[in-house]
Amino acid sequence: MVTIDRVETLLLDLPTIRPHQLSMTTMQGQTLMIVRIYCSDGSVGIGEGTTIGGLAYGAESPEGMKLAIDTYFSPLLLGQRADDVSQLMQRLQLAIRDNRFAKSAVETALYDALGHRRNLPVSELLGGRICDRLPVAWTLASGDTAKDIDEAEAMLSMRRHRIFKLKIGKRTVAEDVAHVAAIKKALGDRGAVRVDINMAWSELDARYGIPALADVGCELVEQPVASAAALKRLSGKYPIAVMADESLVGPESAFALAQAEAADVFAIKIEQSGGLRAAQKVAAIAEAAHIELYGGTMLEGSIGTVASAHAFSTFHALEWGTELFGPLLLTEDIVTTPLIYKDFELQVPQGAGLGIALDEERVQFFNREQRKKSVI
Ligand code: MUC
Ligand code: MG
Repeated sequence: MVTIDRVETLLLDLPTIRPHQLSMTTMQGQTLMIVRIYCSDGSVGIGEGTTIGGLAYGAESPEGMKLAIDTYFSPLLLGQRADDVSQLMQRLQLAIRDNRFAKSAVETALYDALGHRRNLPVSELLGGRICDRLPVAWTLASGDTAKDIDEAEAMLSMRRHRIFKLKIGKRTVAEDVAHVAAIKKALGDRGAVRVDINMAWSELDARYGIPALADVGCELVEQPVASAAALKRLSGKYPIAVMADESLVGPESAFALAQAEAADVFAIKIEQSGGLRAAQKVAAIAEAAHIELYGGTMLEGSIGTVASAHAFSTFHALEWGTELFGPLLLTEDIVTTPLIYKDFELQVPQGAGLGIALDEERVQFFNREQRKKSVI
């Protein structure tokens, strides 16, 4: 019987290629909470919990995830049978009410270790992949229209991205619409343009803003308002898709949104859903309700991104592609072989487990604890 011997958590601080401006914060870097689960047969699984701007996005921060796993998750895992991933997740679920991001990190590590033991990719443990490559959008969020246009042009010429998500909601609605219009005009049919407002608009802002965005060629608006009831009132009203992100926090919320007909598209994130299997459940609810799918990101590094890719590859459809570009926003990677982005798509690795390995030297270099020691 293979048991769980040790659970280790680390905080890695990585720089971003440029400041990333969202309606609620501007990120200057990214902190990855990495969990490693060591098993009695020598197998090890890795997982990642990440969020955006500390506590700016939601209740879980990387530091909070580390504390929750060290203090509360670990005792529930140590000595348990490592192969029983569903039972382990059930055990966590019964004892720990929320902490969806931390659960996602731990579930990822459990599946990665199991994949190594069985010599199977995580996607196969999740029921089997439907595709090997996923379309990947890029987020334009430099805070400057001309810079965003240059960045989009560079992405098009590298054949890395042709779907662009613009982060708006920080400026006035009129300024934001002008920004979106300028970018769409510059790109024309070469690039799809969508926006994410991260809940910054009031319902009235949205009633002006959404039709204006539709007029300038924007094809989708993500979480314009915070309230699900307002989201429902805005969906289906204008010739533009409305996508739920922050409102979607796992299967129950997915069911409620579907029942209320509050969104045309779901942005599914493994962390926000509460893990890989929970994300699959959200996708199943969307399928039953004829809601279209988009594979979202919490701007994870390579581990969280590839875990998301394994889960998304099992979805019945991804009509709006994915935004699994997180590692590309970071100046450094912590894996031995970087993920492959080619011809506007991300390749889902074929190897055992997640199909990636950590570069230990880099992990230690960016490890917050090691950095503190070197300063002392
Ligand atoms: C979000 O709100 O969707 C995804 C891409 C990006 O730039 O930020 C995220 C989070
Ligand atoms: Mg979003």
